[in-house]
Order: sequence, then C-alpha cells, then structure tokens
Amino acid sequence: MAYETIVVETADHVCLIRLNRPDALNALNGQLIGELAEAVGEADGDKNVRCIILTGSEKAFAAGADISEMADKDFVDVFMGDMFGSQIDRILACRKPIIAAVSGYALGGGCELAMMCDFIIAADTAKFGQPEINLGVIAGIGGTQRLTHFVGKSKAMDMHLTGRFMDAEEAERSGLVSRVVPAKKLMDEAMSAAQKIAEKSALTVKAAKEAVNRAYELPLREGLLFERRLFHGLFATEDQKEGMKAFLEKREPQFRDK
Ligand code: CO8
Repeated sequence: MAYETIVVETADHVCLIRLNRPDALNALNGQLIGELAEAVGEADGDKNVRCIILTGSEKAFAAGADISEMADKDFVDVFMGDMFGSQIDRILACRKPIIAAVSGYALGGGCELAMMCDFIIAADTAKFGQPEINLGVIAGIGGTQRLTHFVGKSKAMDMHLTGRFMDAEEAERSGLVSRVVPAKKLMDEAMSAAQKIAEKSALTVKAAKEAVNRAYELPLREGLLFERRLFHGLFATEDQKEGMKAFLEKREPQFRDK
C-alpha cells in the first residue's frame, strides 16, 4: 500500500517504519495514525517480517498529536469518533516485537507511541515529555498509565504536571529507555537489536513478549502462573529441542518456528 505520512521498508526480516511529516515534527494526525496502524498490521501478518522498528527523524520521533487538527474539535467529535482509539488498538494488537528508535523530541502522543513499543533505544539527543498540560488537556493514549509504570509515580507526576522534558540520560536512569547511543549510531544499534531478535525462534519471541506484557496487566500470582504455563508449553516445540541440543553440541541453533 502507498503511504504519504510514513515510509516503510522491509529488508533482512526487519520492517522499518519511519514517521514522515518533517514539516510538523512528525505530529500525529489522523492520516498518520491510520497509516501507521495499517503498516503495523501488514508487518504483523507478513511471514517475512520478524521484527519491526519504529522511528522518526533526527529532530523528532514525534512532537505529539497534531495540535492544529485537534484545536477546533469538541467533546462530541472526539468521543463519538473515539479519536485514535481503534487505530491505537490495532498497533497494540501486534504480536511481533516493535523497537522504538527515538532521536530528538518524543512528546505527548509521541512519547506515548514510543512507550507502546516493546522497548525504546534512544539517541543521546532524545527528549521525552508529556506537555499536554500546557494545552489544557492530559495524555490520551496511555501516557498517565505507562509512564507511571516505567518511571514511578513521583517522576511521572512531575512530567505530567509541569510538562518538563526528560533528556536521554535521565530517561535511561529512570527505566524509560533500554539503552542510549550517540545519535549517529541510533539506526545501526536498533537494526542490530532487531537482527538479533530475528535470529531467534519467532514462536519463543511471541511467548516472551506476551509474558513480559502480562507483568503490566495481571496481579503477580497470575502473571507468574501465565509465565510458568507458557514455559511448560514451549517444551512441546521443536525449537526447544533444537535450542537445547545446539547448546549441548556447542553449535548455533537452527530455529524453524515450530
Ligand atoms: N502539532 C502540530 N504541529 C506541530 C506540533 C504538534 N504537536 N509540534 C510541532 N509542530 C509544528 C510547528 O507548529 C511548526 O510548524 P510551522 O513551521 O508551520 O510553524 C513546526 O512543527 C516546527 O515546530 P517549532 O517551530 O515549534 O520547532 P521548535 O524547534 O521551535 O520547537 C517543540 C520544537 C518544542 C517540539 C515545539 O514544536 C512544541 O512544543 N511542539 C508541541 C509539543 C506538544 O505540546 N505536544 C503535545 C501535543 S498534545 C498530544 O500529544 C496529546 C496526545 C494524546 C492524543 C490522544 C488522542 C486520543
């Protein structure tokens, strides 16, 4: 499908999705969110794709929802239209890993979009923030919930109430991002992480993603049981036999996603 607000390239089992509204610092308008949901859905259904990278430009991952598109809307518009609800649900339904590669601004909906991914690799230029408070609104696609899980209540409150930005170093220290790299190396780092994931059993990767996500959704006892049962279930797969045999034979495993 031809997209206008994103660029999609797939090579070596990795689908790279680049947000592409440079004049608006990749502000998320309805068209971009719709195209992104479509592209993520396509990549999820494409057998050739084993990992997805979501990125923006050097200056901005995304500077938030598009304020010019939202400014004149009223409650009935956004409530009845369920602004971005179904598109966001489609992105969240993706069962393949999504890495956010963040350079520059990741603000408001941009920060929330990065947090929806499975992990964030940040350039040393990255700036995260939830400045919606300055616009007379609050976060609307997960920011109050996910940021709090990542960085704890005190820092999340600070970010949401003051609207201040967090730099890459603070974001790593606080657990929001998994690693920080020099801006020039961001895409190489993200690509090498994606390639590593692509080499694993796709079956096991899906199981790991589902289990980690349960940590955010279930009480500990239920999460532990979910993990244990998935762990037990993986012993029914050929990839478990191959992975353990390869280790004992001191060779690389040849996973077949079975
Ligand atoms: N929406 C629309 N246009 C934007 C946005 C945005 N969020 N951010 C930047 N732009 C545009 C600017 O208007 C400007 O356009 P133009 O050149 O035509 O004037 C262009 O991008 C470049 O921006 P600046 O000139 O402002 O660049 P600076 O380097 O001076 O500043 C900043 C960069 C600090 C990032 C600044 O642009 C800024 O503060 N942007 C707004 C950040 C913000 O408030 N984000 C939160 C938006 S609200 C939100 O995300 C709600 C999420 C929940 C949605 C839920 C839906 C259900």
